[in-house]
Amino acid sequence: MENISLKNIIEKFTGEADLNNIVPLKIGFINDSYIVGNIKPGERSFFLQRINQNVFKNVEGLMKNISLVTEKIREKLAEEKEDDLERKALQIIPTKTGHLFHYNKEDNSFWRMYYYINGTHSYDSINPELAYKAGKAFGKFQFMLSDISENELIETIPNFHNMEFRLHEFREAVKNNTAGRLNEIKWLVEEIEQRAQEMCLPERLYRDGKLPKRINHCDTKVNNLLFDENDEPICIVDLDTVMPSFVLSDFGDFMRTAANTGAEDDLNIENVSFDLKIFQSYTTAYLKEAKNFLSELEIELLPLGAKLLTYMQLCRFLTDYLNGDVYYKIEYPSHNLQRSKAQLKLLQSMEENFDAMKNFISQQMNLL
Ligand code: GN1
Ligand code: MG
Repeated sequence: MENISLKNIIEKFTGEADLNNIVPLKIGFINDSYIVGNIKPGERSFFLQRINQNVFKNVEGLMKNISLVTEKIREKLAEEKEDDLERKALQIIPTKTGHLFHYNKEDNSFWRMYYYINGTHSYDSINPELAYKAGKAFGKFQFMLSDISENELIETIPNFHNMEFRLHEFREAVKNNTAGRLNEIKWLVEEIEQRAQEMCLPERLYRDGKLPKRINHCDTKVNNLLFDENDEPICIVDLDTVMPSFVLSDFGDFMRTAANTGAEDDLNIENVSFDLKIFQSYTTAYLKEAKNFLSELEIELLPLGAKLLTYMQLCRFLTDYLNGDVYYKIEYPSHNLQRSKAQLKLLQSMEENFDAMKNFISQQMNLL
């Protein structure tokens, strides 16, 4: 049944797809994804996604963001005479009616298609050598987008990385206690509240005009960076959340995911800790790019970014747990709680390494 409707969807797009060759992919918590073969032998496959409109309310604005960003990246890479643009810049495939996405009336669903990027792989955890390459890749990504101004892109999820807003949502969840789970997690509420003031510093600096917003990816999980056959970074994917934010977002989310010795939802909390070596390798490469467009204050705040994004994720997972698991896909009933505990452990380990992170950054800046 699913395949029949999927075929109808695929036919709305311009690519000549092989309707008998559709493979569902298990990636991410938000959208549903499929690889669809190309009817022409040897030609690139297609990547079809159902966009989760409960999360992304303004699909049109979202697709315009992605179109602008992917075109900008293609243009910059072409200026630098880079080869292999087909794999280095994501390419949207429009519908036959010339739109960036397809709206399916029957079940009120939204769909988009890209070319699939062949011959790549990603990592859920990496070594210092790959972290160095990743730092360069993400620094370059932000640099390529640094001449897009804050108001050219919409916030595809309003207040997405706004810590004050996330805390407000969290406090509402605590107050409502919808799933009746508050009693067992009171200790975690305290862990969150005692750090709230520190973590809202970037929002205050923004209001004072001291900290800018720039175009960020806003989901720089380590596995959103694709590597090629030679283990060189080739493309950054999952652009739904590309939007204006503090530069702390992208630096921080990479640290949260790549510099964790355990998994985001590790069942054994003892596995989780902050890996300073990954931080050092990534930061060394990242600063070489970033010093060209970041202010001194932004650079100084990067270690706070690592803590902030981990803390924000802790808040978001726990909020969802309190609300009865309505946002993130879960695999077992206490999944969001386990995720929260693992994020707290990582945050505590980052706190232990905070001075070491700050010292490393000042040393590097003196060398550059
Ligand atoms: C979600 O779906 P995925 O894995 O790309 C979330 C991110 C979180 C992440 C936590 C739109 O990303 O913000 O950091 O889960 N994306 C959205 O793993 O909420
Ligand atoms: Mg994502």
